[in-house]
Amino acid sequence: MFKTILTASFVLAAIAASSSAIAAIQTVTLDVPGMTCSSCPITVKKALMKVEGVQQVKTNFDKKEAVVTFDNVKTSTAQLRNASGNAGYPVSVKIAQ
Ligand SMILES: [Cu+2]
Repeated sequence: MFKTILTASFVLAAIAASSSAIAAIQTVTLDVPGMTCSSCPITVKKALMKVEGVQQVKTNFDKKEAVVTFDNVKTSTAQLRNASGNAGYPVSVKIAQ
């Protein structure tokens, strides 16, 4: 009985440890002050979607921001900043989750 509890808690701990290593999906909100017309968000989105590991980009022209969901094993906020910056839209990280 005691051994079973020990085993169960060990398994739970192992699952918790491994999921934190695998759970690499991250969402970041980027400030894109350079978006000045309604076609800018399209350019920004295209540039960000090209980055390997990016899963979703939601641009908001009114807020001048882009919310990017990405695999943080394959890419990083630094690479996202580079991609947008190279497309002519320098960004800063607003909220990292
Ligand atoms: Cu524009």
